[in-house]
Parts: sequence; structure tokens; C-alpha cells
Amino acid sequence: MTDHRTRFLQLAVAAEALRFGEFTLKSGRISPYFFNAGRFDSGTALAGLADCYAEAVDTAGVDFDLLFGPAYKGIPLATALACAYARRGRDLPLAFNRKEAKAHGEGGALIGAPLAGRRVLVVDDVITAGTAIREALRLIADGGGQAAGIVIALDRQEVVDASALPRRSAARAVAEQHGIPVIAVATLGDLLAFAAENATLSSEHGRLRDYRARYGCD
Ligand code: OMP
Repeated sequence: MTDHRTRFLQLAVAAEALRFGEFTLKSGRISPYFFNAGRFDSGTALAGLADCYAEAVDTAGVDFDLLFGPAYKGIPLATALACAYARRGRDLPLAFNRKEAKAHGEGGALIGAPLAGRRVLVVDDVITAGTAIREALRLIADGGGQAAGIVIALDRQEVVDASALPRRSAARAVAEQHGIPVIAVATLGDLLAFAAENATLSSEHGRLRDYRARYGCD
């Protein structure tokens, strides 16, 4: 596993952003783990997380010139990543949306740098079925931007329809449909490898493997 993957998983477990137990997902599936990016809730925690995102993006080599954080969880993530790039000497424009469009003041649903004519990197927390990310891609198109890629902390590598073949992950479906890369700092596969190597997580490994067998991609 590359360094940023292991570092991210260590940070996520330490911040209790990654928890193990029984969780009901947006899809209704009962999952033995849950990633809550909201637990990266201090400057140091967010800076450490943003460095992992930056390394994953740089490793993937995607070409972009604006960061977009979908409301709500994507907003601090994209902001922290913009600060991480500034520390690396790259000043990137940043934009995000509000969920309720404002009819007064500056109006609209988009805040920050204009999207028009930009190659946009979407920064979000997690992909399960890809619903949240598809919504973000619509916002970017509506704002006149061109989606260049998506970066998330965790790709849960789940299929949308567990009975359909081939078992293609939601992230791959989005990538193929839009012709853009979906970059994950870590995947469920990485989490399985991490759990196998860490004595404190060894009891979770079987449940994670069973969940992947039921809902995971090939
Ligand atoms: P999709 O829209 O199905 O891709 O799910 C992404 C959303 O699910 C996230 O933005 C969260 O609201 C939520 N979620 C998590 O935050 N962490 C998880 O580990 C799993 C989910 C989920 O409900 O699938």
C-alpha cells in the first residue's frame, strides 16, 4: 500500500472517522463500517487529511485548475485541500455550493471562484452508490465548468445493483459514464489489507470481507 493510503487509514481510525459496528447506509444496506469525514474536526486533523488527498491526486496525475467542494462535507475538504496546495506553492481557485439557492444578495447556489471555462476537480468524502457525486457533476455542468476528475477519501467499492453482472463499482460507473478519473485516497480493498495487518482490527476483517462478498465489485 502506498504511504498516503496507510497514513489516511491510521488518521481516520485515530480520529474515529472510521468506525466499526453496524451502520445503516443511505442505500439501506447494513454495513460493518462507516466513514464519517466530519470527525476530521480540527485544523491539524484536516491538514493531515488534506495532505493525503493531495498525494493521491498528484500520484494520479490529473489535470485540473479549480477545486469544487459539494455541500456539506465536501466544503471543508476542498478548502483544506486548497490550503494544502497553497503550502505546496500552487494557488488554486476554490468553489462550493449551498443546498438552498439564495434569491437575495449575490443569489444562486454557487459560492467562490466562477466555474465557467475551468477544469474542475470535485473533492468529496465517500462514494457508495454515486448519487451524491452525480449531483455535484450536474452542478458543475450547470455552472459552465468541465469536470476533470473526482477525489474522495474512501471508495467503498460497492455495486449499485448487487444482482447485476458484471459487478462494476459505482465509482467505476461514474468514471466511465463521464470519462473522468475517480481517485480514492483509499478503497475498501485497502481497508481490508490494513485490517489484516493491524492486530486491533483483526476481529473486523471477517465482517468486512463478508460485506465485500455481498455488495462489493469484482
Ligand atoms: P452515495 O451518494 O450513495 O455515493 O453515498 C455517499 C454518501 O453516503 C455520503 O456523502 C454520506 O452522506 C453517506 N455515507 C458516509 O458518509 N459514509 C459511509 O461510509 C457511507 C455512506 C453511505 O450512506 O453510503
